[in-house]
Amino acid sequence: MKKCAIILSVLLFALVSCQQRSDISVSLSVDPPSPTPDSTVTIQLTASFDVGITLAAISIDGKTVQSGDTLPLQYSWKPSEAKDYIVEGYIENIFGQKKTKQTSITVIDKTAPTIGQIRVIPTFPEIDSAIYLSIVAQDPESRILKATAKVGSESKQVQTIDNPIIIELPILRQEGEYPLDIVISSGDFAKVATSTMLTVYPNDLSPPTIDMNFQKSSFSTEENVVLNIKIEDDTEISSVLVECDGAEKYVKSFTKTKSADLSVNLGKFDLGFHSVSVIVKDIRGKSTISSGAFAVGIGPADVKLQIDNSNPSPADLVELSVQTDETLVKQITFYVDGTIISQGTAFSCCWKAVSGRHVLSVSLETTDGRIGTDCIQIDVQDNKPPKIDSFKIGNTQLKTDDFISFSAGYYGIDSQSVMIQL
Ligand SMILES: [Ca+2]
Ligand SMILES: [Ca+2]
Repeated sequence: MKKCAIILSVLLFALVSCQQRSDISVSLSVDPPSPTPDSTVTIQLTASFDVGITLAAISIDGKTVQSGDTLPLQYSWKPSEAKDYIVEGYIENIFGQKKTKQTSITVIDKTAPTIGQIRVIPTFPEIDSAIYLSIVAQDPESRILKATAKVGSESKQVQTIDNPIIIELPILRQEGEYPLDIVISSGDFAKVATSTMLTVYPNDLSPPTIDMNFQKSSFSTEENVVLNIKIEDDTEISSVLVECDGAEKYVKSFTKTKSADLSVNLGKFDLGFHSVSVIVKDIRGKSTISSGAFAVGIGPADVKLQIDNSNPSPADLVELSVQTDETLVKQITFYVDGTIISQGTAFSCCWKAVSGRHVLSVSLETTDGRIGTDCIQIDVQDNKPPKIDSFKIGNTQLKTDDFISFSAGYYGIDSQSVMIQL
C-alpha cells in the first residue's frame, strides 16, 4: 500500500513537472458569441491543466464578476449595454502558476433608437451661414449613436454620446426649401430614419431700429401719457413691447411688417419722473431696446407765441396765436406791453399795431395748475413823414393853414436860418 502511494506521488510530480515545462493554456468560451443586450451569455473559463487550482476568476471590463477554486468556472451574464467588452479569465494553482486569458465580446444592438425632438438652430436659418440640427434621440441599449443628416446632395455625419446630438449642416447658398433626411443608428442592425423640410431664409443683417418721442415733454396727473414710436427692420418686425417703470404696458405682434408708426397710450401716471423702455424684436430673434423718461406734473405748461407779421406798419393788424401741445388748457391771456388784450380760451387774437417798440406776450394756464409764458418783441415802423408845423424863410413865416406864392428865382437862403419845426 505504501509502495502504491509513493508511485502515485512520483507520477503526479512527473505530471506537474511536465506541465510546468509545457505551460498551461487557459481558454474562455462565450455563448452566444455575438449576444444582444439583455440576453443571457454564458462565459466559461477552462484550462489545459485544472489540478491544484487555488483561484479562478472571470472579470468583465476589469471588474471581477465570478471567482472560485475549481475549473471550469462559469458565469451567466446579462449585458445591458450594446458595446465591446473585454472579458478576462485568470487562474492560479498550487504550483505558483498564474495565467490570464483575454477576449473581446461585442454586444450588438438590434433595436433601433427612437427620435424625439428635432430642432433647427437658429430657428430661421439664413443663406451662407452656419445651420445646426439638434436631435434628441434615445436608445436604452447604446450610448454611442451615429447621426447622418442629408440636405440636398450633401450629408454630414457625427458619432457621439451627447444628447441632444448636434450636427452642423452644410452651408446653403440659396434661400428656399430643402428636403432634410436624418438617420440615427446605434449599430448596423439598429437604424431609424426621418425626413422633414428645411427652410432657408435671406440674410437679416441688423436688429430693428427705434425712434421714439413723447407727445410732449411734461404731462399732468390727469393726462394720458402718449408715446410715439417709429420702428423699422431690414426683414420683418416680430413684436414690440413697452415697459413703464419696469412693468409691461403695451405689447403688439406683427406679421409681414418692415416698419410701423405707433402712438401708444400708456395711461395716467403719478407725479414725478417715470422710465419707459421699448423692446422691438425682428422675426429672426434680433432685438433692440430703447429707453427714455418722462415727467408728470412737473415743469411749466407748453406754450409758444407766434405772430403772422413781424414787421408791421402802424395800424396793421397783427395776429397773435398760440402753439401748444397741452390738452388741459384752462386759460390763455395775450398781452401787449403788459396790458391784457385778450383773455379766455381763444388760441389767437389781433392787435392793431402802433409805432414804436412793443413786447407781445402770452400766458397759458392748465387745469392742473401749470403756467407757461412766451413773448416776442417787435418794432413798428413810423412810415408817415414828419408833420411840419411852421416853415420860415427870411422874415416870412409859413403855416400849414395859409400859403404865400414866391416868384421863380434865387432867394439867398442862409442854411443856418432854415428852421423846420416838427
Ligand atoms: Ca437599441
Ligand atoms: Ca433685422
